[in-house]
Order: sequence, then structure tokens, then C-alpha cells
Amino acid sequence: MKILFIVPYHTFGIDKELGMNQKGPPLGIAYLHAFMKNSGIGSRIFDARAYRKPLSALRDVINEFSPDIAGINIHCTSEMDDGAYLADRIKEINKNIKVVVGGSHPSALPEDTLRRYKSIDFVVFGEGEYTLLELINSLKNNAELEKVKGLAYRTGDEISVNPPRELETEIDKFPMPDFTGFPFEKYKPHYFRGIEIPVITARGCPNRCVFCYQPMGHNVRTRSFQSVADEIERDIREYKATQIFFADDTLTIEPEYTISLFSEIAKRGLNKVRYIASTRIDRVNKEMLRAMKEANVFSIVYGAECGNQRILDGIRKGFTLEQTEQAIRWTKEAGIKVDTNFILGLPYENEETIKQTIDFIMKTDPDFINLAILAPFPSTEVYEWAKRGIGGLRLKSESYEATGRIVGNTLELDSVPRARLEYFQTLGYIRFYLRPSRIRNLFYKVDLSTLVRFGIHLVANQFRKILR
Ligand code: B12
Ligand code: SF4
Repeated sequence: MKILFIVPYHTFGIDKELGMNQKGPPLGIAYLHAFMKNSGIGSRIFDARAYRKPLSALRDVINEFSPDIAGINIHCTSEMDDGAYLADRIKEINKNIKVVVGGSHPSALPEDTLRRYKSIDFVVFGEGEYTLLELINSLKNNAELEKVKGLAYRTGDEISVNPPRELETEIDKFPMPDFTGFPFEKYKPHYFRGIEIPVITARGCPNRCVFCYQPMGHNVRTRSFQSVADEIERDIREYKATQIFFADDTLTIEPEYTISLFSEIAKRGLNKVRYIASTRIDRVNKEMLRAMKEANVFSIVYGAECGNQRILDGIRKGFTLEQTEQAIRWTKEAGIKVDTNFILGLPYENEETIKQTIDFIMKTDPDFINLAILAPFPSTEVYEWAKRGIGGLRLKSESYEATGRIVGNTLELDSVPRARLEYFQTLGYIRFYLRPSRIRNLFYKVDLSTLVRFGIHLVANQFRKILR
């Protein structure tokens, strides 16, 4: 049996228009690629984002590699239609190839995925390693599928969703992710050119923020810091990594672990490459930040979310605005750049609280900001609230593609129409970045052509609304 892992490209909407592509190789399929190879399954990677003519390249690789199974990675909801589009094309090329999808969106909605998209044969939901292997073995041996935990499948018109699979508690048991076959020269790393490799130290997040879907569960399963350092060493040696991106939800959950990891990185001389981390506001301290700087951490991305305490409490973030100010100050003092995610359109927001968020950004003055409008993802609390009108939320569209990246179009508030939300988003970006101290930072984030296209899109959008 042979499997071809596929990363879809943007086929629709604004993501396609703006060329908003993910920045690197998806870690999930790099893990699966390694696991399959270790289990004696032929495995190949096809990243459709790397090709000018992805469909003819897909045909070529299928003809040459002859996979029995195509495994499509769906990173987020806005990629679901892109993945399904490729599933249709695969069936046109060879209808005998079985199509399996996995990743956050199908994990949240396995049944819906099979109902909507007829070219998809299987959904692997949750952690993929053991489920995919059992699926392949069952197909090989013509065995029954009902025993494969974590699998959803169709039999004629009927769809079955098996019970979920228990999560592996010792994730060091999984072989290191394998990045052979990923087109590194085509990716856009965070901030700098070069080769960026993602690494993860733990799976799962203990928190329950109302807008967040957690495909890896709420029980945190941590790797040993030595094995993480071994992997980084391998990434630098074999893949010539110039930058390591920690793909953890909350990298610094355990202070002692964090200090041991970054001290190990410095001790082994792995601080010749840069590191990017993301974590929670309330999970950093000065000692940890010093160790991170020593290890050459360039930036920390914080989910700061909002500048109003009542709204912050309502989304169950569990920290205070004072803690946000403190984390930003400490990080800057440690000589590490501060990148922050803020969201507009949270439950119970109004124009006043949105203005407070923008003022809070200006006051705390991080180095970079991402200012998104809330996109409610399936299986999150805010998705149910938006459907039922709780918190003043109003679902504008149920289209998956409309949840896309920075510019989506899924939500507005009773008290703040979509056009006003987008106006505040544009205003926030302009107020923050169009200053001598920050304008340069924009170029760390996006290249000039994307920036120009994005700027034109935002300004044209505002004009269109004024003219209407
Ligand atoms: C790292 C990360 C990123 C990185 C990716 C960098 C990289 N090189 O990979 C960056 C910062 C670029 C990113 C961007 C975005 N992300 Co993101 N990201 C994550 C994060 C934190 C970890 C993903 C990861 O690597 N996990 C580790 C691996 C081992 O797990 P995995 O990917 O889930 O894969 C396993 C299984 O899912 C399964 N599996 C996965 N694929 C497949 C395929 C097959 C065939 C099979 C059988 C199984 C399978 O098996 C794997 C191994 O067990 C997740 C949160 C999370 N905890 O999952 C959010 C998350 C996936 N991202 C999310 C979102 C929304 C986005 C953005 C849209 C954000 C934005 N507004 O810009 C963009 C979209 C990017 C794009 N595609 O255009 C949401 C998705 C929610 C949703 N329903 O849409 C998540 C869940 C965060 C959240 N909780 O809200 N992201
Ligand atoms: S937003 Fe961050 S801290 Fe909150 S549940 Fe999601 S991953 Fe965890």
C-alpha cells in the first residue's frame, strides 16, 4: 500500500486573491509521513501550494507514484473546500484511489464532511498516527472498519462514525516528523527568509477559551526536552534549518520545562538559529524570558485578544489586562520581539470596547500585531452562540471559505455591523503600523507585493462601502 499526502492550495475567494498561503510544511503530515515509513508503508508528500499548475503536477505525481490512498491535510475550516476540490480531481484521475482527510476541521465535523463531499471516503479525526495505520491495514486485509477508533467512513449512503481514539500519552513514542519531499524553497517563513522548520514540544491545551477548537484535547502531553533538542539538532543538520517555529499552542506552560529546554538549546550551541514561540500572556516570567533570549528566541506571539477586561473574562481567557501589559513589557526588556493577536467582534462587544482594544494596542505598543475579526469555528462555544444570537453575535454566513484568514466574512454583531468591524480593523492596522517606529516591522510580516495587494483590498473595501 502507498499513500500520497497532499497539502491543498487556495482555490477560492480572498485567500486565493491575496495569495495568503501557510508559511511552512504542516507538522501533522510530517509526523504521519514518518510514522507510515517506519511501518513499511510507501509514503510521498505533494504540496500543491508549490506549483504554478497544481492540477497537472498532481496528475503527474499520481501517474508516477500510483498511490492507493490520497491523504489530504485540512489545517483549518477555510481549507475544507480546497481539500474537497482536490478530492474530486483525484477521483477524476483515478476513481480507485481512496481519499482520506484529517486535520482540525474534519476532526470537528467528521460526519458532515462525509455527507457534504462525496469524493472523500474516510475521515480520520483527532490524532492521526494509529488510526491511519489501522485504516491502511484494514483496507489491505479487507478487514471490517468498525473496529478502527477515530475513523468515520461511508458504506453506500450510510455514514458511520466510530468512537474516538484514546490519545497517546507518551508522544516521544512517535518517530520524529519527516520533512523529506516538502518544497522548502517555496515557503514564506515567519519574519525572515531562510528555512523554517516547525517543532512541537507538547500536544493539547488545558484551557477552554470560547472561540478555540482544540483537536488534540485538553490533557497536555509533553515530550522530553532532550528529544526536542535532538530533533532541532537534526533539523539544523539535515534540513539546514535557519529558524525553528514552535507550533505549540502554549509553549511555556511549565516554567521549569521551558527553562530546561532553552538552557539545553543554548548549551548544545543550537542558538545559532532563530526561534519563534507562541504562548499565553500569563505563562511567562523574567527568568524564563532570559533563558529564551539566551537561546536566540526572536519573537513571542501572544494571544492578547482584547483591551477590555469584561470582554476578556467573557471569552474565558483567565488573565488580566495588567498581566498583558506586564508580559509585553518583560518580553521587550528581555530583548525579544513581541507579536500579538487581537480579535475584534468578540461576544458582548460594542464600538466602545473595540475602540478600547485599539487604544490598548497603542498603549502597550507591541512590535507586531495581527488584528482579526472573530471567525466562529465549528465545535466551539462561540459558533453555537453566533448561531443562537447569544452575546450579540450574528452569523452572516455558514460558508467555510468565509472563515478565511485575516479577511473573512462570517460574523457581525447586533450593535456593530460587518462594515464597521472592517472599518475598525483597517483603522487599527493604520494607527499601529503607519508610524515611523513600526512601519518597518510590516516588512518582517509580509512581502511588498502581498502588502500592496492587501492594502488595496482593505482601502477598496472601505470605498465600496462608502459608495453603497
Ligand atoms: C501551528 C499552527 C499554525 C501554523 C502552521 C505552521 C506550520 N508550518 O505548520 C500557522 C501559524 C501558519 C497557522 C496558521 C493558521 N491557522 Co493554525 N494552528 C496551528 C496549531 C497551533 C498547531 C498545528 C500543529 O502543527 N499541530 C501538531 C500536529 C502534530 O497536529 P495536527 O496538525 O493536528 O495533525 C494531526 C491530526 O490532525 C491528524 N491529521 C492532520 N492532517 C491529516 C491528514 C490526514 C490524511 C490524516 C489521516 C490525518 C491528519 O494527524 C496528525 C498527527 O496526529 C493549531 C492548533 C492545534 N493545536 O492543532 C492551529 C489551528 C489548526 N489553526 C487554526 C487557524 C484558524 C489558522 C489560521 C486560519 C489563522 C489565521 N486567521 O490566519 C491560519 C491559516 C493558515 C493557512 N492554512 O492558510 C485553527 C483551525 C480552526 C478551524 N476550524 O479552522 C487551529 C485549530 C487553532 C485554533 N484552536 O483555533 N497555524
Ligand atoms: S486560545 Fe490558546 S490558550 Fe485558549 S484554548 Fe486555545 S490554544 Fe488554549
